[in-house]
Amino acid sequence: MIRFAHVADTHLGASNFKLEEREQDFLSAFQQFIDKCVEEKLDFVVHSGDVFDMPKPKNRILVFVVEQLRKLKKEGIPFFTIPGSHDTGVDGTFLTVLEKVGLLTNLGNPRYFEKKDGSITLKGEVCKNVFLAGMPGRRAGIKDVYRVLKPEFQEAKLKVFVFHHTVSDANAFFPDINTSLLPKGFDYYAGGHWHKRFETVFNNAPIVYPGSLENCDIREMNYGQRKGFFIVEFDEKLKHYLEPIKARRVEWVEINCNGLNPEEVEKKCREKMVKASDKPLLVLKLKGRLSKGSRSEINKSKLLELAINEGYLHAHTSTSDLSNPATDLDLTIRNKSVETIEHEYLTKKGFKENELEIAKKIINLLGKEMRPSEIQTAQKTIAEEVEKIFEI
Ligand SMILES: [Mn+2]
Repeated sequence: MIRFAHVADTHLGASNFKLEEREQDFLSAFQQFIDKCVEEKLDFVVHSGDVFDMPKPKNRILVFVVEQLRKLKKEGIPFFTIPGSHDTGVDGTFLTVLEKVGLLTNLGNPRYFEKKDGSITLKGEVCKNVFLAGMPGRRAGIKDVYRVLKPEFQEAKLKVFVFHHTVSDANAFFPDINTSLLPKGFDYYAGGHWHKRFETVFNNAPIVYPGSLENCDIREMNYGQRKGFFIVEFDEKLKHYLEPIKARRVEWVEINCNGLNPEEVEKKCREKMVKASDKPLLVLKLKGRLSKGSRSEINKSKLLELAINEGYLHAHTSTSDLSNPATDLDLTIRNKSVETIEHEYLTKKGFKENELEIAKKIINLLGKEMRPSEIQTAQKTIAEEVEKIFEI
């Protein structure tokens, strides 16, 4: 029987709320994963990208990952991966270093790709009767790459495709590629990049996204999914099941604040806090419209202090869905574009016309998700604009 692990988006080095404990949580999740693979004596491991949270991880993170990967190496469990969007910077990826010292195989290495006659031959490796091939998590022009991708299959019982892109079946609004663009002929599609656990079927084969191994941000905390990775088994038939790991518990509490004043909101928040022994994270999601006062009067640091006293690791109070009491402004704002509202707001704050121009450009750029290389271009653009406007 063939048995292997499929994990993704471990984001080593990530943290939330600038807490050391949260950085540790990501490491602990990864360690649990590695230990389970050793305990289960799996044949190999597949990681679908975003091993690290950043292309240049801190030394303490690198020491940790080397220690963990050495445990697998010692037990003869190979580690296959591809660089995810977070693993790669202008200077490449640290995964290359780990590959050079023999701790993993990077299936996204250029040696596995051969361009000829307008198509790209995709090569892979055979490990314990499984053919493995992969696509690194680059985004620019990725559809065109998938369109001309021709896997060069090798004789094996099972064929696994490792990739780091969101398919349209997982997210219809912002997919990297349409599901139908995946190369056909594989038995298991090991997905990464989409942090919410998701499964579907393509050409009679499962597409599986294990999701992130710890919650990278507040949105993920709201998914409320059990964290873990997949164990894939093949013995005549293919089977896969979730192997849970213990991640930091999150209490997600939505509070209807309709008709309350800031003081009453704080009281309601306090009532939701229960003595906790496992140091969970508390997210207080405030909704509705206040009767008087302003949402900025809600004392978030006081709530945090109270939560810590109750045994929580941290409390995050979100007021983005909470409205201030209705005013005439609400009525006039309704028919205006976001740009007009921003313009009026900044003018009221006393910004001059040329400063407004820069502010608008920055607001526009901040709304975009960018790769490190794109950030550099954006910084240059802003610097040039500043020079132009102020004639420096
Ligand atoms: Mn990720």
